Amino acid sequence: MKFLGVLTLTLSAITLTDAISPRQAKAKSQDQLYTKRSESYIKRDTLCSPSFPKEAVPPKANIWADLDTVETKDVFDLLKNTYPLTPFENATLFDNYLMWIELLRPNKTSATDYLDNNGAVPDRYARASIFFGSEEYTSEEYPNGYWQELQIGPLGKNGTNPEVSELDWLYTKSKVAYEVGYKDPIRFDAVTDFYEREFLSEDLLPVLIDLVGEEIKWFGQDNSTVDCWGTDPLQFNKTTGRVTNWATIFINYQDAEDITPTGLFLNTDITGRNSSEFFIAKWVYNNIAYNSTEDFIKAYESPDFVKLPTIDTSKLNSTDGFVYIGQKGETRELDEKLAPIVVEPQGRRWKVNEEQRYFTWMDWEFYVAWSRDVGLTLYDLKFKGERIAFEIGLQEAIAEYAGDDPFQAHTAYFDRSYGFGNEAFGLIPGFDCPYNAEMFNTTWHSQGSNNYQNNSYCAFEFVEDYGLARHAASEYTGVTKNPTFNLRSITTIGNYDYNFLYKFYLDGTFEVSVRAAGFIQGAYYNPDTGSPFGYRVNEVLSGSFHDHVLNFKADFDIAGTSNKVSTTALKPANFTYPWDPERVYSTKIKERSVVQNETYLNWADAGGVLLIESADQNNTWGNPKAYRAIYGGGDARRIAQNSVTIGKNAEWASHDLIFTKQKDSELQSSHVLNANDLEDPIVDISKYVDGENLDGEDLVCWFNLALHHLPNTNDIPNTIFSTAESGIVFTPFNYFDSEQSRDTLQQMYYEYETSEWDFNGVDVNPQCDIEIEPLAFHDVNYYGVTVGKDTTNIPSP
Ligand SMILES: *[C@@H]1O[C@H](CO)[C@@H](O)[C@H](O)[C@H]1NC(C)=O
Ligand SMILES: *[C@@H]1O[C@H](CO)[C@@H](O)[C@H](O)[C@H]1NC(C)=O
Ligand SMILES: *[C@@H]1O[C@H](CO)[C@@H](O)[C@H](O)[C@H]1NC(C)=O
Ligand SMILES: *[C@@H]1O[C@H](CO)[C@@H](O)[C@H](O)[C@H]1NC(C)=O
Ligand SMILES: *[C@@H]1O[C@H](CO)[C@@H](O)[C@H](O)[C@H]1NC(C)=O
Ligand SMILES: *[C@@H]1O[C@H](CO)[C@@H](O)[C@H](O)[C@H]1NC(C)=O
Ligand SMILES: *[C@@H]1O[C@H](CO)[C@@H](O)[C@H](O)[C@H]1NC(C)=O
Ligand SMILES: *[C@@H]1O[C@H](CO)[C@@H](O)[C@H](O)[C@H]1NC(C)=O
Ligand SMILES: *[C@@H]1O[C@H](CO)[C@@H](O)[C@H](O)[C@H]1NC(C)=O
Ligand SMILES: *[C@@H]1O[C@H](CO)[C@@H](O)[C@H](O)[C@H]1NC(C)=O
Ligand SMILES: *[C@@H]1O[C@H](CO)[C@@H](O)[C@H](O)[C@H]1NC(C)=O
Ligand SMILES: *[C@@H]1O[C@H](CO)[C@@H](O)[C@H](O)[C@H]1NC(C)=O
Ligand SMILES: [Cu+2]
Repeated sequence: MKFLGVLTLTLSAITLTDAISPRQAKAKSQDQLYTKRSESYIKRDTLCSPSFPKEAVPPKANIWADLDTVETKDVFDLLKNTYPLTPFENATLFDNYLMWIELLRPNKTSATDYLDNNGAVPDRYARASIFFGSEEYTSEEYPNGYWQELQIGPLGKNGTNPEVSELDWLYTKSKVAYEVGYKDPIRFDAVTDFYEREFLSEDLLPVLIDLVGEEIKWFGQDNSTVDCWGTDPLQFNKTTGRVTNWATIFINYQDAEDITPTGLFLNTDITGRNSSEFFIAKWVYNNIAYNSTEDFIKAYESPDFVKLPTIDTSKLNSTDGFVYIGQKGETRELDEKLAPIVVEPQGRRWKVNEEQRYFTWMDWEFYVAWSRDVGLTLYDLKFKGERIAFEIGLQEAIAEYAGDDPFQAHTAYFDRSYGFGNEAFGLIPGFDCPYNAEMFNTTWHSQGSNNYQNNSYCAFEFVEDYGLARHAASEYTGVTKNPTFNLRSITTIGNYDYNFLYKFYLDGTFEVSVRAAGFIQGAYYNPDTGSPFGYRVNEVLSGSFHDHVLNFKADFDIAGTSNKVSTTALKPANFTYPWDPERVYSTKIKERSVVQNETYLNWADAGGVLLIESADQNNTWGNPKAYRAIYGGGDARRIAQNSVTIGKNAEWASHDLIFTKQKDSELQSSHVLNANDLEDPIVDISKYVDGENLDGEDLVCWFNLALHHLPNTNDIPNTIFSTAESGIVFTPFNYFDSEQSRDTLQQMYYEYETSEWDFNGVDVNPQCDIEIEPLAFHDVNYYGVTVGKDTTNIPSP
């Protein structure tokens, strides 16, 4: 056994500049933050001089970037001149109003022609979505109007007038009836007005005061601490034409209503657009259904009515209450010190072109696009100059609940309808992303306005806590550090915060993950019937069991577009070898099979190794260049089957994965207008899976990340990111002839004999003071900025 030499590392002092945040300043003075660890501590008076790389030079324009202000205005004006539109802020359900304008991203055919063959820049087209509710647009088929998807373009071409046409080539249809359409704010408000009218009615109010609390009196007012809303999706009965919706009443202090239920449920009939005609069809309380408000009140007044326990609201508006998510309790030893932070002593090691949103890091490169519906999408992802994927991005997320009450039993959110870009509220520097992260702003158009948001996503280099490669040999030790490049965005949809991360490694591996935090949507805990559906996690609260399933599109191009999918089973086998013919050896073998046709697939059936391969390029050793997909989370699909809350709307969620042949007309797996249209969704991925040949084709992998979320007391007050996580890794598999991180300088090689440490010229022990850039808290805003109503002016922040 040889002994390794001991390296004495001198600690560098770290100096905070005087531009620290007020919060940090309050926590500790600068001097107190640092104490000498040993005599070797030296206070340097030279500052490290970090250098920042020049802007990246994108080889091509970002053809997926959303419409700019001029383009949006052109589309807006053209639509205003084509249709009788009412400005969104003044619109009613009996008007026509514009909801969304965004880029209709170019077909892959023209994109790759531009990227790879010096073809023309693809023409720019817009997609717009208008609700037509005015009388001339109603008909027998659409008695309450409809949502219309439109294509507008080409934009900005001299000598060509953009055309407005119905956008149907992308969808099963271009119109979506009001009944199954989008629950926009106008429709939402109509329902809230109706709740208010009913709850405050002379007969019902005293009952609700007794069952819910005094606070119900101020329902609908700004100071209300009671809230009511209906489940997603709406229930449309095609036979009767009725639209119904289960709703429940919540206590609401500190915006924690999701964990302060009352146990009172109502089924509303909200057919049509006239809220005066809405009515309450049923009440449910203590597992008993009442067929009308009258019946409910009569039962309440009868002597055998059983009143359920309610939440003690006395502490809910204080830091003592169980819903309070801020700091409380005894502090821990040494916890007053700032937890470790990430610094880049010699400056940033990645590049970006901000305008084109083109990123490069350590032989990786890609473009980023942003949209209201899905937030981040990566395009033209390349490693060492070779395209790995044309497109990778989120498509949809469902949250499907189970419970003993009608509210949970009817809840299945389609979060694309809320918008992953729309609701990506500002990331908090130093908390959501490390200190060295750079924040990126975004803009999008919705509801007749331009929106602007700071800190929508961040990019940062991080160094993982484990090395990427290592070996301690008898004559040397080599360790390679594991720096990664990361892109993060967090979307808060109501109670839930989804934390998306794309992580890139030195060897060509990358990872897509999602974590969840925030308030669970809890249920009222009924001791008699609640147990199968969730644990009791507070006085009257059940952590109702639910599935999150998130669908992503990954359009892989592995060494070109001629690809195939293979599964390699790792299976037990009995072998007799020629060198020992007498004996049968129980051993194991690998067995490859190629997926011939478009298909749904579950991880359990995919064998041990799922590969996306090149159909025509092998590595030097005769094996197809490939990427392997590794999912660590068990099943990646929903548990319930054929439920009325999902219908045909999320066929992607019933299996872990789908492979289809790439088609320009099969761009996405879901749509903002899918959410309530359960039986005939405008995007129906099951139509993509029609048995076409996959072998040797350009193929798309639609993969899911999933959390089967069984909340327990560790979800109170909030679910935590550390355990509510799901991720997938894509890693080179026979793609190269050897592992690709050997070229990095971020590794050491130590020879025992000579006691020589080789750090490849990298100063691993910088002797200088590090200046830490102050965290830009002033850039944080919650709602973003809604600006330029009916105009296209992006403001200064
Ligand atoms: C909305 O209506 C109000 C009141 O009639 C009017 O002052 C306002 O200009 C209208 N908004 C738009 C964008 O037309
Ligand atoms: C379109 O024509 C105008 C006026 O002739 C010119 O200024 C502009 O540069 C042209 N734009 C393009 C995209 O060719
Ligand atoms: C809410 O405001 C109303 C007046 O609008 C007032 O009468 C009531 O006391 C307030 N309720 C609470 C809980 O503050
Ligand atoms: C729709 O209504 C009809 C008539 O009341 C009823 O028979 C049917 O079960 C309802 N369908 C659904 C899905 O609830
Ligand atoms: C809404 O319904 C009420 C009650 O049926 C009716 O009086 C009113 O005229 C309707 N409003 C509209 C805009 O149709
Ligand atoms: C409610 O109506 C259903 C039939 O529609 C009936 O079976 C049930 O007994 C009624 N419930 C009450 C409490 O009246
Ligand atoms: C909750 O507490 C805050 C701060 O003490 C106070 O401003 C607010 O009015 C309270 N809200 C209610 C509904 O009591
Ligand atoms: C191999 O042989 C062993 C011992 O006879 C047996 O238990 C096992 O099932 C066999 N495995 C296969 C794959 O046939
Ligand atoms: C790649 O290798 C496989 C065997 O692994 C072989 O069948 C195939 O013909 C090779 N393809 C090319 C293009 O060389
Ligand atoms: C994109 O592809 C679809 C389907 O092939 C086609 O209908 C559409 O016209 C194409 N759009 C453009 C701008 O070429
Ligand atoms: C796969 O597609 C081929 C035609 O491309 C067809 O002959 C075959 O039946 C299909 N297989 C399956 C399992 O659908
Ligand atoms: C948003 O980011 C872009 C690109 O970095 C920059 O040009 C623009 O000034 C930023 N907008 C604001 C309002 O900060
Ligand atoms: Cu959850």
